[in-house]
Amino acid sequence: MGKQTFPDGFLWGGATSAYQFEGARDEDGKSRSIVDNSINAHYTDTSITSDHYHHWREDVALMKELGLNSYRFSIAWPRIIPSGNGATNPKGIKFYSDLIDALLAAGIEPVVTIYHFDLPQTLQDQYGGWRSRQIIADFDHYCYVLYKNFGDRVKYWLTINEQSNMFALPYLLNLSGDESEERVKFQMNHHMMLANAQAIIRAHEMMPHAIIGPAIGLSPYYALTADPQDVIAAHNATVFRNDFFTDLYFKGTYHPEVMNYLVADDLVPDMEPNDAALLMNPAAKPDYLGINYYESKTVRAAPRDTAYHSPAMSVTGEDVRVGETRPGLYQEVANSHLPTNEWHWEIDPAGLRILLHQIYDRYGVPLIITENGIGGVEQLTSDHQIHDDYRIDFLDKHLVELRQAIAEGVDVIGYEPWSFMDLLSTTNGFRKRYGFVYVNRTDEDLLDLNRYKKDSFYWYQKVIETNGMSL
Ligand code: BGP
Repeated sequence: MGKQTFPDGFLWGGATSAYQFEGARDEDGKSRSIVDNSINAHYTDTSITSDHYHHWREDVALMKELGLNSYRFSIAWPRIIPSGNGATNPKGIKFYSDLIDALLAAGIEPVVTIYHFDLPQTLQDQYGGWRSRQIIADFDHYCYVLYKNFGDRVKYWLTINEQSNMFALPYLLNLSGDESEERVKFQMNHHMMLANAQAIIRAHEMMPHAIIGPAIGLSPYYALTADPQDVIAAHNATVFRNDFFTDLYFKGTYHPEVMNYLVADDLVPDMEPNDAALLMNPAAKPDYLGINYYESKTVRAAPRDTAYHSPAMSVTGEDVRVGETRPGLYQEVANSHLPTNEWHWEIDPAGLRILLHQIYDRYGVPLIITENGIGGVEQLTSDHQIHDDYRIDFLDKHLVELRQAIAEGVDVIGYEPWSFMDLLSTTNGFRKRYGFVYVNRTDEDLLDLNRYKKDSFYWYQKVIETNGMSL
Protein backbone atom coordinates (compact mmCIF):
# COMPACT_ATOMS: atom_id res chain seq x y z
CA MET A 1 0.00 0.00 0.00
CA GLY A 2 1.31 3.46 -0.87
CA LYS A 3 1.60 6.26 1.61
CA GLN A 4 -1.81 7.24 2.96
CA THR A 5 -3.22 10.61 2.19
CA PHE A 6 -6.23 12.67 3.31
CA PRO A 7 -9.60 12.58 1.53
CA ASP A 8 -10.16 14.94 -1.40
CA GLY A 9 -11.79 18.15 -0.24
CA PHE A 10 -10.40 17.74 3.29
CA LEU A 11 -10.73 21.03 5.14
CA TRP A 12 -7.30 22.34 6.11
CA GLY A 13 -7.71 25.25 8.44
CA GLY A 14 -6.75 27.12 11.54
CA ALA A 15 -8.89 28.33 14.44
CA THR A 16 -9.38 31.48 16.51
CA SER A 17 -12.12 32.96 18.69
CA ALA A 18 -13.44 36.51 18.87
CA TYR A 19 -12.51 37.59 22.41
CA GLN A 20 -9.05 36.06 22.08
CA PHE A 21 -8.22 37.48 18.66
CA GLU A 22 -10.23 40.53 17.62
CA GLY A 23 -9.53 43.16 20.25
CA ALA A 24 -11.65 46.29 19.62
CA ARG A 25 -13.37 45.26 22.81
CA ASP A 26 -15.27 48.51 23.21
CA GLU A 27 -15.34 49.71 19.60
CA ASP A 28 -18.01 50.28 16.97
CA GLY A 29 -20.91 49.59 19.28
CA LYS A 30 -19.67 46.35 20.82
CA SER A 31 -20.60 45.77 24.46
CA ARG A 32 -18.65 43.73 27.01
CA SER A 33 -19.00 39.99 27.41
CA ILE A 34 -18.65 37.98 30.60
CA VAL A 35 -15.16 36.88 29.52
CA ASP A 36 -14.15 40.46 28.74
CA ASN A 37 -14.94 41.18 32.36
CA SER A 38 -13.41 38.11 33.96
CA ILE A 39 -10.21 37.31 32.06
CA ASN A 40 -7.49 39.69 33.15
CA ALA A 41 -6.48 38.57 36.58
CA HIS A 42 -2.98 37.32 35.88
CA TYR A 43 -1.86 38.91 32.63
CA THR A 44 -3.41 41.19 30.05
CA ASP A 45 -7.06 41.83 29.16
CA THR A 46 -9.20 41.40 26.02
CA SER A 47 -9.10 45.05 24.90
CA ILE A 48 -6.57 44.67 22.03
CA THR A 49 -5.40 41.02 21.92
CA SER A 50 -4.06 40.44 18.36
CA ASP A 51 -5.98 43.44 17.03
CA HIS A 52 -7.44 41.30 14.25
CA TYR A 53 -10.37 43.75 14.05
CA HIS A 54 -7.98 46.25 12.48
CA HIS A 55 -5.66 43.77 10.72
CA TRP A 56 -8.17 41.38 9.20
CA ARG A 57 -7.29 42.03 5.54
CA GLU A 58 -3.63 41.34 6.23
CA ASP A 59 -4.59 38.28 8.28
CA VAL A 60 -6.73 36.82 5.49
CA ALA A 61 -3.83 37.37 3.08
CA LEU A 62 -1.63 35.34 5.44
CA MET A 63 -4.25 32.57 5.55
CA LYS A 64 -4.21 32.50 1.78
CA GLU A 65 -0.43 32.37 1.69
CA LEU A 66 -0.52 29.51 4.18
CA GLY A 67 -2.83 27.68 1.79
CA LEU A 68 -5.81 27.30 4.11
CA ASN A 69 -9.01 26.22 2.39
CA SER A 70 -11.03 26.81 5.59
CA TYR A 71 -10.84 29.00 8.68
CA ARG A 72 -12.64 28.60 11.99
CA PHE A 73 -13.51 31.81 13.83
CA SER A 74 -16.23 32.86 16.23
CA ILE A 75 -18.75 35.67 16.08
CA ALA A 76 -19.06 37.85 19.18
CA TRP A 77 -22.69 38.04 20.28
CA PRO A 78 -22.05 41.41 22.03
CA ARG A 79 -20.77 42.82 18.72
CA ILE A 80 -23.87 41.67 16.83
CA ILE A 81 -26.51 42.47 19.47
CA PRO A 82 -24.88 44.73 22.10
CA SER A 83 -27.84 44.61 24.49
CA GLY A 84 -27.94 40.82 24.14
CA ASN A 85 -31.58 40.76 23.10
CA GLY A 86 -32.38 44.09 21.43
CA ALA A 87 -31.33 45.89 18.26
CA THR A 88 -28.61 44.55 15.96
CA ASN A 89 -25.44 46.55 15.46
CA PRO A 90 -24.90 47.32 11.73
CA LYS A 91 -21.16 47.82 12.24
CA GLY A 92 -20.87 44.41 13.83
CA ILE A 93 -22.76 42.77 10.98
CA LYS A 94 -20.59 44.58 8.47
CA PHE A 95 -17.35 43.47 10.09
CA TYR A 96 -18.19 39.78 9.81
CA SER A 97 -19.86 40.17 6.43
CA ASP A 98 -16.72 41.76 4.96
CA LEU A 99 -14.55 39.11 6.59
CA ILE A 100 -16.67 36.31 5.13
CA ASP A 101 -16.54 37.89 1.66
CA ALA A 102 -12.77 38.26 1.86
CA LEU A 103 -12.37 34.64 2.96
CA LEU A 104 -14.53 33.33 0.13
CA ALA A 105 -12.68 35.50 -2.38
CA ALA A 106 -9.44 33.90 -1.12
CA GLY A 107 -10.87 30.40 -1.57
CA ILE A 108 -11.28 29.88 2.18
CA GLU A 109 -14.44 28.25 3.54
CA PRO A 110 -15.62 29.96 6.75
CA VAL A 111 -16.32 27.65 9.70
CA VAL A 112 -18.27 29.84 12.09
CA THR A 113 -18.63 29.31 15.83
CA ILE A 114 -21.78 30.97 17.13
CA TYR A 115 -20.87 30.97 20.83
CA HIS A 116 -17.32 30.83 22.17
CA PHE A 117 -17.74 31.77 25.87
CA ASP A 118 -18.57 35.44 25.24
CA LEU A 119 -22.08 35.92 26.62
CA PRO A 120 -23.15 39.59 26.61
CA GLN A 121 -22.66 40.87 30.16
CA THR A 122 -26.05 42.56 29.85
CA LEU A 123 -27.77 39.17 29.84
CA GLN A 124 -25.75 38.04 32.85
CA ASP A 125 -26.91 41.18 34.64
CA GLN A 126 -30.53 41.00 33.45
CA TYR A 127 -31.31 37.45 34.45
CA GLY A 128 -28.16 35.51 35.29
CA GLY A 129 -27.32 34.43 31.74
CA TRP A 130 -27.41 30.66 31.31
CA ARG A 131 -29.03 30.28 34.75
CA SER A 132 -32.38 31.35 33.29
CA ARG A 133 -34.58 29.76 30.63
CA GLN A 134 -34.87 33.21 29.07
CA ILE A 135 -31.48 32.58 27.49
CA ILE A 136 -32.99 30.00 25.13
CA ALA A 137 -35.19 32.54 23.34
CA ASP A 138 -32.43 35.15 23.26
CA PHE A 139 -29.90 32.70 21.87
CA ASP A 140 -32.44 31.63 19.27
CA HIS A 141 -32.90 35.23 18.17
CA TYR A 142 -29.14 35.76 17.97
CA CYS A 143 -28.86 32.65 15.77
CA TYR A 144 -31.69 33.91 13.58
CA VAL A 145 -29.79 37.17 13.01
CA LEU A 146 -26.63 35.28 12.07
CA TYR A 147 -28.35 32.87 9.70
CA LYS A 148 -30.27 35.69 8.03
CA ASN A 149 -27.17 37.80 7.48
CA PHE A 150 -24.53 35.18 6.74
CA GLY A 151 -26.43 31.99 5.88
CA ASP A 152 -26.19 32.65 2.15
CA ARG A 153 -22.39 32.40 2.34
CA VAL A 154 -21.53 30.26 5.38
CA LYS A 155 -22.03 26.52 5.06
CA TYR A 156 -20.20 25.20 8.15
CA TRP A 157 -21.56 26.26 11.55
CA LEU A 158 -20.60 25.35 15.10
CA THR A 159 -23.17 26.12 17.78
CA ILE A 160 -21.49 26.19 21.18
CA ASN A 161 -17.80 25.79 21.94
CA GLU A 162 -16.68 23.42 24.70
CA GLN A 163 -19.91 23.13 26.63
CA SER A 164 -18.44 20.53 28.97
CA ASN A 165 -15.38 22.66 29.79
CA MET A 166 -17.57 25.62 30.60
CA PHE A 167 -18.93 23.63 33.51
CA ALA A 168 -15.59 22.17 34.53
CA LEU A 169 -13.69 25.47 34.41
CA PRO A 170 -15.78 27.85 36.51
CA TYR A 171 -14.23 31.10 35.23
CA LEU A 172 -15.87 30.58 31.83
CA LEU A 173 -19.35 30.99 33.29
CA ASN A 174 -18.77 33.25 36.29
CA LEU A 175 -19.24 30.26 38.60
CA SER A 176 -17.39 29.92 41.88
CA GLY A 177 -16.27 26.32 41.37
CA ASP A 178 -17.91 25.35 44.66
CA GLU A 179 -19.69 22.08 45.10
CA SER A 180 -22.62 24.14 46.35
CA GLU A 181 -23.15 25.28 42.79
CA GLU A 182 -23.44 21.78 41.37
CA ARG A 183 -27.18 22.04 40.91
CA VAL A 184 -26.92 25.41 39.19
CA LYS A 185 -24.35 23.98 36.81
CA PHE A 186 -26.59 21.13 35.73
CA GLN A 187 -29.46 23.58 35.28
CA MET A 188 -27.32 25.85 33.09
CA ASN A 189 -26.14 22.86 31.14
CA HIS A 190 -29.75 21.86 30.53
CA HIS A 191 -30.55 25.32 29.18
CA MET A 192 -27.50 25.21 26.95
CA MET A 193 -28.59 21.84 25.55
CA LEU A 194 -32.02 23.26 24.71
CA ALA A 195 -30.46 26.35 23.13
CA ASN A 196 -28.17 24.12 21.08
CA ALA A 197 -31.09 21.99 19.87
CA GLN A 198 -33.10 25.06 18.94
CA ALA A 199 -30.14 26.58 17.07
CA ILE A 200 -29.76 23.42 14.97
CA ILE A 201 -33.48 23.20 14.18
CA ARG A 202 -33.53 26.83 13.09
CA ALA A 203 -30.40 26.38 10.97
CA HIS A 204 -31.95 23.41 9.20
CA GLU A 205 -35.10 25.46 8.54
CA MET A 206 -33.37 28.59 7.30
CA MET A 207 -30.31 27.11 5.56
CA PRO A 208 -31.08 23.71 4.04
CA HIS A 209 -27.49 23.35 2.80
CA ALA A 210 -25.83 24.18 6.10
CA ILE A 211 -23.84 21.71 8.15
CA ILE A 212 -24.13 22.44 11.84
CA GLY A 213 -23.13 20.90 15.15
CA PRO A 214 -21.43 21.71 18.47
CA ALA A 215 -17.67 21.84 19.10
CA ILE A 216 -16.74 20.06 22.28
CA GLY A 217 -13.50 19.58 24.20
CA LEU A 218 -12.95 15.86 24.66
CA SER A 219 -10.27 13.56 26.05
CA PRO A 220 -10.11 9.79 26.10
CA TYR A 221 -9.94 8.56 29.72
CA TYR A 222 -7.40 5.89 30.65
CA ALA A 223 -7.34 3.75 33.78
CA LEU A 224 -4.17 4.29 35.85
CA THR A 225 -3.81 0.52 36.41
CA ALA A 226 -5.54 -2.73 35.41
CA ASP A 227 -7.16 -2.83 38.87
CA PRO A 228 -10.84 -3.21 37.95
CA GLN A 229 -11.67 -0.32 40.31
CA ASP A 230 -9.49 1.97 38.20
CA VAL A 231 -11.06 0.58 35.02
CA ILE A 232 -14.49 1.44 36.37
CA ALA A 233 -13.21 4.91 37.26
CA ALA A 234 -12.13 5.39 33.63
CA HIS A 235 -15.58 4.29 32.51
CA ASN A 236 -17.19 6.73 34.96
CA ALA A 237 -15.05 9.62 33.75
CA THR A 238 -15.90 8.80 30.13
CA VAL A 239 -19.60 8.82 30.98
CA PHE A 240 -19.55 12.03 33.04
CA ARG A 241 -17.09 14.08 31.00
CA ASN A 242 -17.87 12.87 27.47
CA ASP A 243 -20.94 10.68 26.89
CA PHE A 244 -23.22 12.76 29.11
CA PHE A 245 -22.78 15.73 26.76
CA THR A 246 -22.53 13.95 23.44
CA ASP A 247 -25.54 11.70 24.19
CA LEU A 248 -27.66 14.78 24.82
CA TYR A 249 -26.48 16.20 21.49
CA PHE A 250 -26.97 13.08 19.40
CA LYS A 251 -29.60 11.01 21.21
CA GLY A 252 -31.40 13.81 23.01
CA THR A 253 -31.40 11.84 26.26
CA TYR A 254 -29.66 11.95 29.63
CA HIS A 255 -27.19 9.10 30.07
CA PRO A 256 -28.83 6.75 32.60
CA GLU A 257 -25.79 6.63 34.89
CA VAL A 258 -25.66 10.41 35.06
CA MET A 259 -29.40 10.63 35.66
CA ASN A 260 -29.17 8.14 38.53
CA TYR A 261 -26.38 10.20 40.06
CA LEU A 262 -28.39 13.41 39.68
CA VAL A 263 -31.42 11.83 41.31
CA ALA A 264 -29.40 10.39 44.21
CA ASP A 265 -27.70 13.73 44.91
CA ASP A 266 -30.80 15.87 44.32
CA LEU A 267 -29.22 17.61 41.34
CA VAL A 268 -31.80 16.97 38.61
CA PRO A 269 -32.40 20.21 36.70
CA ASP A 270 -35.91 21.64 36.42
CA MET A 271 -37.35 20.50 33.11
CA GLU A 272 -40.49 21.50 31.26
CA PRO A 273 -42.80 19.04 29.51
CA ASN A 274 -41.64 19.95 25.98
CA ASP A 275 -37.92 19.79 26.72
CA ALA A 276 -37.57 16.10 25.93
CA ALA A 277 -39.34 16.53 22.59
CA LEU A 278 -37.06 19.41 21.65
CA LEU A 279 -33.90 17.49 22.57
CA MET A 280 -35.08 14.42 20.66
CA ASN A 281 -36.43 16.24 17.62
CA PRO A 282 -34.70 14.65 14.59
CA ALA A 283 -34.18 18.15 13.12
CA ALA A 284 -32.10 19.01 16.22
CA LYS A 285 -29.57 16.26 15.55
CA PRO A 286 -26.16 17.70 14.70
CA ASP A 287 -24.83 17.00 11.19
CA TYR A 288 -21.31 16.63 12.53
CA LEU A 289 -19.32 16.97 15.73
CA GLY A 290 -16.45 19.38 16.26
CA ILE A 291 -13.77 17.98 18.57
CA ASN A 292 -11.21 20.08 20.43
CA TYR A 293 -8.39 17.78 21.42
CA TYR A 294 -5.37 18.76 23.49
CA GLU A 295 -4.65 15.79 25.73
CA SER A 296 -5.80 12.48 27.14
CA LYS A 297 -6.66 12.07 30.82
CA THR A 298 -5.83 9.31 33.26
CA VAL A 299 -7.90 8.47 36.32
CA ARG A 300 -8.03 6.14 39.29
CA ALA A 301 -10.76 5.12 41.68
CA ALA A 302 -11.85 7.85 44.12
CA PRO A 303 -13.37 6.73 47.42
CA ARG A 304 -16.74 8.26 48.38
CA ASP A 305 -15.13 10.23 51.18
CA THR A 306 -12.47 12.01 49.09
CA ALA A 307 -12.98 15.73 48.68
CA TYR A 308 -14.70 17.07 45.57
CA HIS A 309 -12.41 19.10 43.36
CA SER A 310 -13.11 20.97 40.14
CA PRO A 311 -10.12 21.06 37.76
CA ALA A 312 -7.78 24.00 38.31
CA MET A 313 -5.66 25.27 35.44
CA SER A 314 -2.08 26.33 35.81
CA VAL A 315 -1.84 30.06 35.26
CA THR A 316 1.89 30.56 35.40
CA GLY A 317 3.38 27.25 34.33
CA GLU A 318 5.33 27.06 37.57
CA ASP A 319 2.28 26.24 39.65
CA VAL A 320 0.77 22.80 39.87
CA ARG A 321 -2.20 21.77 37.80
CA VAL A 322 -4.91 20.04 39.79
CA GLY A 323 -7.11 17.43 38.17
CA GLU A 324 -10.79 16.87 38.77
CA THR A 325 -12.02 14.61 41.57
CA ARG A 326 -15.58 13.33 41.69
CA PRO A 327 -15.94 11.40 44.96
CA GLY A 328 -16.95 7.78 44.40
CA LEU A 329 -16.47 8.06 40.65
CA TYR A 330 -12.97 9.05 39.53
CA GLN A 331 -9.92 11.12 40.31
CA GLU A 332 -7.59 12.53 37.65
CA VAL A 333 -3.91 11.64 38.02
CA ALA A 334 -0.73 12.11 35.99
CA ASN A 335 0.23 9.56 33.33
CA SER A 336 3.91 8.67 33.67
CA HIS A 337 4.05 7.45 30.06
CA LEU A 338 3.38 10.88 28.60
CA PRO A 339 5.54 14.01 28.29
CA THR A 340 3.93 17.34 29.16
CA ASN A 341 4.02 20.87 27.83
CA GLU A 342 5.17 23.79 29.99
CA TRP A 343 1.76 23.94 31.65
CA HIS A 344 1.58 20.25 32.58
CA TRP A 345 -0.77 19.30 29.71
CA GLU A 346 0.04 15.74 28.70
CA ILE A 347 1.07 15.23 25.09
CA ASP A 348 -0.61 12.18 23.58
CA PRO A 349 -0.98 11.97 19.79
CA ALA A 350 -2.28 8.37 19.90
CA GLY A 351 -4.97 9.59 22.28
CA LEU A 352 -6.48 11.49 19.36
CA ARG A 353 -6.89 8.28 17.37
CA ILE A 354 -8.34 6.47 20.40
CA LEU A 355 -10.82 9.27 20.97
CA LEU A 356 -11.87 9.45 17.32
CA HIS A 357 -12.63 5.75 17.34
CA GLN A 358 -14.63 6.00 20.57
CA ILE A 359 -16.79 8.83 19.28
CA TYR A 360 -17.23 7.48 15.77
CA ASP A 361 -18.17 4.04 17.13
CA ARG A 362 -20.80 5.62 19.36
CA TYR A 363 -22.44 8.07 16.94
CA GLY A 364 -21.22 7.33 13.39
CA VAL A 365 -21.37 10.99 12.33
CA PRO A 366 -18.72 12.99 10.44
CA LEU A 367 -16.16 14.58 12.73
CA ILE A 368 -14.06 17.71 12.37
CA ILE A 369 -11.11 18.60 14.55
CA THR A 370 -12.00 22.11 15.63
CA GLU A 371 -8.95 22.61 17.89
CA ASN A 372 -5.62 20.87 18.44
CA GLY A 373 -2.32 22.50 19.26
CA ILE A 374 0.37 23.32 21.77
CA GLY A 375 1.09 26.53 23.63
CA GLY A 376 4.58 27.66 24.53
CA VAL A 377 6.70 30.64 25.54
CA GLU A 378 8.41 32.06 22.44
CA GLN A 379 11.03 34.69 21.80
CA LEU A 380 11.44 36.45 18.47
CA THR A 381 15.03 36.29 17.18
CA SER A 382 16.77 39.48 16.07
CA ASP A 383 15.96 38.59 12.45
CA HIS A 384 12.26 38.02 13.26
CA GLN A 385 12.19 34.24 13.29
CA ILE A 386 10.44 31.79 15.57
CA HIS A 387 11.94 28.33 15.60
CA ASP A 388 8.97 26.39 16.94
CA ASP A 389 10.18 22.83 16.31
CA TYR A 390 8.20 21.63 19.32
CA ARG A 391 4.97 22.75 17.62
CA ILE A 392 5.89 21.07 14.33
CA ASP A 393 6.64 17.89 16.23
CA PHE A 394 3.33 18.06 18.14
CA LEU A 395 1.17 18.74 15.08
CA ASP A 396 3.03 16.27 12.87
CA LYS A 397 2.47 13.42 15.31
CA HIS A 398 -1.21 14.29 15.79
CA LEU A 399 -1.78 14.49 12.03
CA VAL A 400 -0.16 11.10 11.51
CA GLU A 401 -2.58 9.60 14.05
CA LEU A 402 -5.48 11.46 12.46
CA ARG A 403 -4.54 10.12 9.04
CA GLN A 404 -4.34 6.64 10.53
CA ALA A 405 -7.82 6.97 12.07
CA ILE A 406 -9.19 8.00 8.68
CA ALA A 407 -7.46 5.01 7.04
CA GLU A 408 -9.12 2.81 9.67
CA GLY A 409 -12.53 4.12 8.67
CA VAL A 410 -13.33 7.19 10.81
CA ASP A 411 -15.01 9.95 8.81
CA VAL A 412 -13.02 13.10 9.61
CA ILE A 413 -13.71 16.01 7.27
CA GLY A 414 -11.28 18.66 8.47
CA TYR A 415 -8.55 19.90 10.77
CA GLU A 416 -8.61 23.37 12.36
CA PRO A 417 -5.55 23.58 14.62
CA TRP A 418 -5.41 26.07 17.48
CA SER A 419 -4.46 28.61 16.54
CA PHE A 420 -4.00 30.20 13.14
CA MET A 421 -2.16 33.13 14.70
CA ASP A 422 -0.97 33.99 18.20
CA LEU A 423 -3.80 35.21 20.38
CA LEU A 424 -4.75 35.65 24.00
CA SER A 425 -4.59 32.35 25.87
CA THR A 426 -7.58 32.15 28.15
CA THR A 427 -5.46 30.98 31.06
CA ASN A 428 -2.09 32.57 30.28
CA GLY A 429 -2.38 35.62 28.06
CA PHE A 430 0.37 36.18 25.48
CA ARG A 431 2.93 34.23 27.48
CA LYS A 432 1.45 31.09 26.00
CA ARG A 433 1.44 31.20 22.22
CA TYR A 434 -0.25 28.80 19.85
CA GLY A 435 -0.06 30.29 16.35
CA PHE A 436 1.61 29.58 13.01
CA VAL A 437 2.08 33.34 12.89
CA TYR A 438 3.74 35.33 15.67
CA VAL A 439 2.12 38.55 16.86
CA ASN A 440 4.68 41.03 18.07
CA ARG A 441 3.41 42.06 21.48
CA THR A 442 3.72 40.88 25.05
CA ASP A 443 1.29 40.99 27.95
CA GLU A 444 2.90 44.19 29.21
CA ASP A 445 3.81 45.92 25.94
CA LEU A 446 1.79 46.26 22.72
CA LEU A 447 4.95 46.86 20.63
CA ASP A 448 4.00 47.08 16.93
CA LEU A 449 1.63 44.08 16.61
CA ASN A 450 3.49 43.05 13.46
CA ARG A 451 2.89 39.55 12.13
CA TYR A 452 5.85 37.17 11.58
CA LYS A 453 5.64 33.69 10.06
CA LYS A 454 7.03 30.96 12.29
CA ASP A 455 8.86 27.85 11.10
CA SER A 456 5.62 25.94 11.62
CA PHE A 457 3.94 28.20 9.06
CA TYR A 458 6.20 26.86 6.29
CA TRP A 459 5.86 23.31 7.58
CA TYR A 460 2.03 23.49 7.56
CA GLN A 461 2.04 25.14 4.15
CA LYS A 462 3.80 22.06 2.80
CA VAL A 463 1.41 19.68 4.57
CA ILE A 464 -1.56 21.42 2.97
CA GLU A 465 0.06 21.68 -0.44
CA THR A 466 0.69 17.91 -0.49
CA ASN A 467 -2.65 17.04 1.19
CA GLY A 468 -0.69 15.40 4.00
CA MET A 469 1.77 13.41 1.87
CA SER A 470 4.68 15.37 3.38
CA LEU A 471 3.97 14.02 6.86
C1 BGP B 1 -9.81 25.69 24.48
C2 BGP B 1 -10.60 26.89 24.07
C3 BGP B 1 -9.82 27.90 23.31
C4 BGP B 1 -8.37 28.04 23.74
C5 BGP B 1 -7.70 26.70 24.06
C6 BGP B 1 -6.34 26.80 24.67
O1 BGP B 1 -10.37 25.14 25.61
O2 BGP B 1 -11.72 26.55 23.27
O3 BGP B 1 -10.54 29.08 23.36
O4 BGP B 1 -8.23 28.96 24.75
O5 BGP B 1 -8.51 25.93 24.89
O6 BGP B 1 -6.43 27.02 26.06
P1 BGP B 1 -5.59 28.10 26.82
O7 BGP B 1 -5.82 29.37 26.09
O8 BGP B 1 -6.12 28.12 28.19
O9 BGP B 1 -4.18 27.65 26.76
